[in-house]
Amino acid sequence: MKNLTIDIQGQIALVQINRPKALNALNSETLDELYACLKEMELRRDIRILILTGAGTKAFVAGADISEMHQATAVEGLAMARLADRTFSLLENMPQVSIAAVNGYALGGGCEIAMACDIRVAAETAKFGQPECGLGIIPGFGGTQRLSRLVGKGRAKELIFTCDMIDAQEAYRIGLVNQIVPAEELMDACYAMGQKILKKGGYAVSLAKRVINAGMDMDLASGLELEATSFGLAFSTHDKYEGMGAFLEKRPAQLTDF
Ligand code: CO8
Repeated sequence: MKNLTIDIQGQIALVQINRPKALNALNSETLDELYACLKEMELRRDIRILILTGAGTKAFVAGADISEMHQATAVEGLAMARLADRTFSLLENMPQVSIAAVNGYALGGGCEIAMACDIRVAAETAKFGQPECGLGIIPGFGGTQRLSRLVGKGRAKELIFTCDMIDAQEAYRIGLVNQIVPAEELMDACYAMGQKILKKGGYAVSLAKRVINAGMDMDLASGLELEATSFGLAFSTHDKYEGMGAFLEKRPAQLTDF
């Protein structure tokens, strides 16, 4: 792929957005490649963790590509937003756990793609923001929806209306990122989190992901019902018998379902 670098080690795939001269800005070509990459990956049972990062030390993703959007018509803008929505929704809902390794600027579409990941780990040097209103547009890759769900409506409105750029500490304080680490430890921290998750039941983790995601769009009673039926479903897996059996027999569990 022209704009993505993919490196698979064991059950962890590292996907790096690789357009460092444009601070890894997302153009249509990159979004197309990312969609194709994720579509193939979601069907693979040998990959359980996906780490997403940006090439270079300066930027994770500095947003959608402004040079491509500048002369785009409304119809083209809509098509680009739809392409991103399809790609980010796939990332959000695929069975693999996604970890954003935020290694620098995560602005506009960059903050939005990080928010579509399950977990965000930020380098101390990372910066976040939704600068769209300063460009005469609004967030179009999910920012108006995912940011408010993550940090609350009031904080999301402030960030989107003021276009303020916030540092990793502030992003952590408001719940936008899960963890902050020194820049040189970022990838190790993401792999360590991936390895920790790999020790748990793969099917159980992906089921929990599905229930958490679906529950966010439901009323509490419907979400609890979904949890109960999914909990019941987990009782039909090999991992449930193995996990509980291993506990009772005081031995390490061999969890294999995914
Ligand atoms: N798009 C295209 N090129 C970019 C982008 C971008 N988003 N960001 C940086 N670049 C390019 C610069 O143009 C520059 O290129 P060149 O060397 O050819 O002049 C190169 O990357 C380096 O950038 P800077 O010289 O500006 O680097 P600085 O260190 O001075 O500044 C910043 C770094 C602060 C990150 C600065 O580059 C910046 O503000 N970038 C734009 C950030 C931004 O506004 N992002 C939001 C874009 S809008 C968006 O994401 C909307 C998503 C929804 C779209 C809806 C569908 C249509």
